[in-house]
Amino acid sequence: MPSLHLFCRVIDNFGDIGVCWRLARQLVAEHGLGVTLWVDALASFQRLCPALDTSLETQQVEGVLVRHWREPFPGCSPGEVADIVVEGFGCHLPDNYLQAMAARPAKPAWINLEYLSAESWVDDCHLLPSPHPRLPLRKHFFFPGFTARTGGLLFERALDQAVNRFQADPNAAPAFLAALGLARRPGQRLLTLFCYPHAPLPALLSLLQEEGEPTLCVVAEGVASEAVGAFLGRAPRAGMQATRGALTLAVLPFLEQQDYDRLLWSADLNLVRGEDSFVRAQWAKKPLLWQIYPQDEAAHLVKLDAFLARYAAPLASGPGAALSAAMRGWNGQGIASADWRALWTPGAVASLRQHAASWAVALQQHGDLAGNLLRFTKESC
Ligand code: TRH
Repeated sequence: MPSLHLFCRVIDNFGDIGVCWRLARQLVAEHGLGVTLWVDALASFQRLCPALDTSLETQQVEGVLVRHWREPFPGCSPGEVADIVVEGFGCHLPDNYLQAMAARPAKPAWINLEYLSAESWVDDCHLLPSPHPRLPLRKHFFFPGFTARTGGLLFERALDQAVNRFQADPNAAPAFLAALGLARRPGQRLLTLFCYPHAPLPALLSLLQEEGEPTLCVVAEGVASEAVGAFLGRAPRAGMQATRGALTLAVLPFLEQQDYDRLLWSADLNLVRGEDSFVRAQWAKKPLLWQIYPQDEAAHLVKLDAFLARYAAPLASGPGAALSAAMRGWNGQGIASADWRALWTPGAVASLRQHAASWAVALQQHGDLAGNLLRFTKESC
């Protein structure tokens, strides 16, 4: 079985390590590869993987050899280089590691795993080669994406079945929520909230308070702390809850990644952000509102529209327009109450739910990213 080294630098937040950790685990569990994950920020990693010991330089977690990536990178010989080298999100491999790659008689397959975008140019850039300017090495850009001409999205072999089983069992979500200390009252809808600090959250919380429909909104400790704290009247801590009007807001601990997935499967609407939670919300087969990672010159809004153009296209005009308007509002000045209400008409709820399920099934036709990546390295590198 080939060996694979995956390099991850945590730029900020949890998306870089969130994606790399899922990929590493899947390559071990489903493909039997010997995987080493080099990561520079163990504390961020530990938030979503509590089994990790941040004091260790080297450790095995779920079959993955996790190594603390420090500067300077330890000296390494060509024999220590893996058969496949994956550079997470253009994180720049250490110079001495590159030298060792170049000195290896059989050059490793070198992949740069890119960020996700629904824009159409991705189709043309996926798998493009890029020769190293000095060394006898060539890397390939590997783009996740929403079409057959991209690398697809990360999903595990048993994921779809697990989601279906969980959602078909009337006791599964209540038992899962109860274990988190949450009891959902009859008729109360469940929203999960994961957003950036600049989200127009105060306006959404006021809207939910004034709504006729009761809502339970759950948020992880540390997320949008200012707005959540203003609602609670104190600094948010896991376990706190407050009810104002129709809204109950509950603070959860930051969950282990697989529990976060189950939370998404349990909800009526998932507010997600960045890249990995955004993808997992799509596998959850539930309506979602995505807050995109902000970029200079509002480049992110182009990406948001590219996603909406794909996602909302198959929807009937009413729910499609309501969803697009709500998502744009959530990424701008706030969700207008008319758009919010339009999302919750019985017709819109049914159509958004059905669409979320068929969207997930259609996306799986492009194959999973881990399998697609390995196939490419085997056939073309
Ligand atoms: O944390 P993010 O904002 O990460 C971002 C994006 O990836 C962005 O594209 C990138 O440029 C930037 O990082 C550097 O959002 P994201 O991608 O959803 O990652 C969050 C991870 O945290 C994801 O793996 C899910 C996980 N998570 C948990 O495991 N438990 C939790 O309780 C929560 C709220 C999240």
